[in-house]
Amino acid sequence: MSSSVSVANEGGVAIVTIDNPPVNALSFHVREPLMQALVALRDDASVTAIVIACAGRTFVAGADITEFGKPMQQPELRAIVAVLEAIARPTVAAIHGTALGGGLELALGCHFRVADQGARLGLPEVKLGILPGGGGTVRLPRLVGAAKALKMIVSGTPIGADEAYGAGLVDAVFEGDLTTHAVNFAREMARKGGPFPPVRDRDDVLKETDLAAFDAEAADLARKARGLEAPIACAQAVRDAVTLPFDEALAEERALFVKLVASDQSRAQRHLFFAEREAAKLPGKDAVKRRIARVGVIGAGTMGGGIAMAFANGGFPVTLLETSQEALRRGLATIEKNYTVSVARGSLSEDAKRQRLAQFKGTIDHADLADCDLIVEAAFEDMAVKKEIFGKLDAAARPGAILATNTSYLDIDEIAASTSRPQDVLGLHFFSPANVMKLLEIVRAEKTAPDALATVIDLARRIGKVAVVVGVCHGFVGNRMLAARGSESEALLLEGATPSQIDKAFTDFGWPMGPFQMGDLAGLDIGWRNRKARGLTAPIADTLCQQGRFGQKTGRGFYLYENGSRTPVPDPEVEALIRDKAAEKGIVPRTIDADEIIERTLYPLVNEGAKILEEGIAARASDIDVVWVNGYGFPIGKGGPMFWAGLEGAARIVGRLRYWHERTGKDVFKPAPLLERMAKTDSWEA
Ligand code: T1G
Repeated sequence: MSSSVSVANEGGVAIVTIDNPPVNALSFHVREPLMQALVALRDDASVTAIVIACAGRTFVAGADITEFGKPMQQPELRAIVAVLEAIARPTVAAIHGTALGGGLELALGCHFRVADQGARLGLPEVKLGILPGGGGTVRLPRLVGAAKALKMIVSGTPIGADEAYGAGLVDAVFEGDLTTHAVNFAREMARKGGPFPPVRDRDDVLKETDLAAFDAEAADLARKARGLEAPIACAQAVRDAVTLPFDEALAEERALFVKLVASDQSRAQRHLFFAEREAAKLPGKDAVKRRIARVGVIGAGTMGGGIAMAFANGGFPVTLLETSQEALRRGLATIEKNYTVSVARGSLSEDAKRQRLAQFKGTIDHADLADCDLIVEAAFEDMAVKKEIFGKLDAAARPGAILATNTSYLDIDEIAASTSRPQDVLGLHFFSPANVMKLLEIVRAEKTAPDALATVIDLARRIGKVAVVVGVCHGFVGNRMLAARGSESEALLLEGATPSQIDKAFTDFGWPMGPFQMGDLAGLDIGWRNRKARGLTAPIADTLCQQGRFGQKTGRGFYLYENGSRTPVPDPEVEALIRDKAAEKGIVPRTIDADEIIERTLYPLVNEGAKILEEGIAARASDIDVVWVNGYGFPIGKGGPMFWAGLEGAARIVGRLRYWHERTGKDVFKPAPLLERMAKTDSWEA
């Protein structure tokens, strides 16, 4: 056949093997020979059954995403599935690794699916801003029911082999040599004889659909979509599968697919798919990695405890160090409580909780860190404290151990210089809660050794983090840009906007919440301490903090939180405080619309990103997008600030920045040269 598709025959059972590393994507050079193979087998009466299998580490992980946005080359997946489905002899998909998107749709074209114990099956297209386009929305509900299909397709989250078997998606689960099992299974089916109804003809499960319950669930999912089109389209397509004849529903799926694949949202989400993978690619990333078997964490507070859990969840034994037994006891108790909450929520088994807790060893003695291969310091954000700790680490840690700090803005070169081994020092900036948030800013200090960097990039993947390597500057990439985004917040309030008005501009843009609600959630005292440490002021926020209004944790901040609720209620006292401050400065409030709010917050954000690129603090514009989407809730449908700048129009952004720069004289609005070039070239590549 071809290098990517081969056919073997085992006693009358044909085995079609797809081999397109690394993930057997259904690229054109796979689809064409696959179609030829299936047509030939369809017309070969000597073949009693057909098995479709894949070489390498996984079954087909979907259509080839790199082909999206380009003219579609025939044959399409739908045509291949139509040929497959028309074959009267038993066809069996042998699924190992992942059967995702078009891969699962190909398998749904078979009469039977058998899976390896470790296999995962799903339709994750919604994560690319599209919906299954190869019949998945019409065939999956016919096997697992409309309610389950809705969940699987709108979430895009794959399920395991056992769950798939229980749901009727796979017909058998095997351990060991899957292809042999699949051939035997196919032979047995052939021996038993047909008919073998194709999935398209199996309506029984659909007839049981409770459409009212389905619509209620779909409406709830739509509410959570926050402006994303794909989840809504996915729900509509599954509903069509229930209410329309097969071919009509298939045509509706196609129409939705064609519309979404051309959308800015899908382009943004595909950009992020590749950006996350690019972020981990760095010159020297193939350096020999250091062995990491045990991890030490200094500080069992909110950040330290979360970091320790992230490593324990990744399977690493953790030594947790605190300054006193009492602080240690408190830290370990919080960790146990967090696991107990996960068990109660059903996201963790009691057994797994026990296993993870067994990973922890508490100590107050630095000597107990001597057997750690990586030590992460998560202590108080104060340079003198950091230097003292790294001095002790320098003495206690074994040679070759990696010494990391979780500081979110302090100078890591200065911290490294306080040790005799700056080549082993780097930043691992986790985001709170560290056991949940995916982003990890890996801060490369001036003297950080390439193998230390390569080691932690690989480690990030092993603990399920999305890593982005950044350089040393105040606030690194994320917090530095956050400061630029927030630099006008107080001015906007003084000039007439309210906290809820500004927050609404952000949620309408697609953020989970706006800056004032986020401030109240994180605690206004954190920013206050940081400003004081740097001799900076924010008259309104400082006054709120002086009044003990730290946000949710004190029941009032920029908003009121009545009776411990998390629902922000506008507070007339705060609005009166803002008006007083404005009057003190002789500022006459005026009407400020959402466009102006976005211009004065997100345009400086993009501008700061451009400066960061110019300085080489970030290697790629797409790295900045990965930071903002995974660490700061930037809407995925907009692809991150740097990608969004392309959608918004860099020329418009430069024009409006100039306007505000002339009006306010503030540096944050002075267009960065790289942004001005982007406005001409439409590319961030310098
Ligand atoms: N197309 C093209 N390249 C792909 C790809 C794909 N579908 N999946 C992975 N790659 C590349 C990836 O960029 C990386 O490249 C390398 O493979 C290894 O990937 C009609 C329209 C399968 C779970 O959304 O979720 O089918 O960086 O680093 O961590 O309805 O890849 O080495 O150059 O991620 O082991 C639906 C996407 C497509 C699944 C493996 N399918 N892939 O994870 O490896 S739309 C998906 C994944 C579709 C149909 C529709 C993961 C993985 P490079 P990796 P991994």
